[in-house]
Amino acid sequence: MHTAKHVATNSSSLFLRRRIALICLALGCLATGIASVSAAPSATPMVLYDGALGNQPNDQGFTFVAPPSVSPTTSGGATVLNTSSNKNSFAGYFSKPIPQLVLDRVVGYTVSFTVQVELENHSGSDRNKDGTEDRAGFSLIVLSSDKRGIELGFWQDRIWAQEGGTGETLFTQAEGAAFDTQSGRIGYVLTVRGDSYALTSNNTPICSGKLRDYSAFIGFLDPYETPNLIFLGDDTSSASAKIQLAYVAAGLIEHNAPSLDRKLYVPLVVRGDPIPFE
Ligand SMILES: [Ca+2]
Ligand SMILES: [Ca+2]
Repeated sequence: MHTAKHVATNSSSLFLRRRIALICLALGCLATGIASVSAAPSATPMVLYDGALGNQPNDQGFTFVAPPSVSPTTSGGATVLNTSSNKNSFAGYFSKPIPQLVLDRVVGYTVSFTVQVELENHSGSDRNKDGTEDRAGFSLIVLSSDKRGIELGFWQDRIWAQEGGTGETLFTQAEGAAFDTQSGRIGYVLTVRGDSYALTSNNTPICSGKLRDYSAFIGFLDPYETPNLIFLGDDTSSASAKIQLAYVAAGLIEHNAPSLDRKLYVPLVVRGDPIPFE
């Protein structure tokens, strides 16, 4: 989470990390120890939130965290989360650390979700002064079982990836694409396999790239060392949004899904059934 997206330096201490971890534990948003739990992920996508049930994600597969208080509402088969009155507000949903939620990027997995970004404001969020804003009022964070993952920011007209690593480029805008997120509730599928991710909607590619390591981040509400995590919401004090969230599910990658990383996966695909490289 990025109150200020403070960039980690060598001054980071084990003590501070542990203190942050304890804060997150207190908020019920950390899945410590989940990596040691072995359970076969289901081949059928596991529904983590279905707005058609008439309640909110925290009534199903998520924990709601919102300091200071934000009160989502339920409307027409979705949860309306609105931080637009105060950019400083954080509010979002962390997947509960259940043993069945194993996001193994070696096997490959998908996270499907349906959301409408009605309002979004990220003005003044150019952290590295390169002329490109670096925050979004609605973000998706997906971290694999080894904590490699991707954070995507959603504007009304663009979806883009947060840069990982260290130094001043950590949590600055990386690859992305123009996309209308506000005209309705849109179904998205994030596919993760190997070192790569791809975001699609209705089988149309939106953006793709390498998975990132965000673990250098140190700050209040730091979920980036949590394995098997899905977060949806407003995780920054520098942007705000009003969104409708209708559905979230996670599952294994479909057997016939296209390879995201040919170098890594073609040899696996052709094992026992060699075909030439295209
Ligand atoms: Ca905010
Ligand atoms: Ca920037």
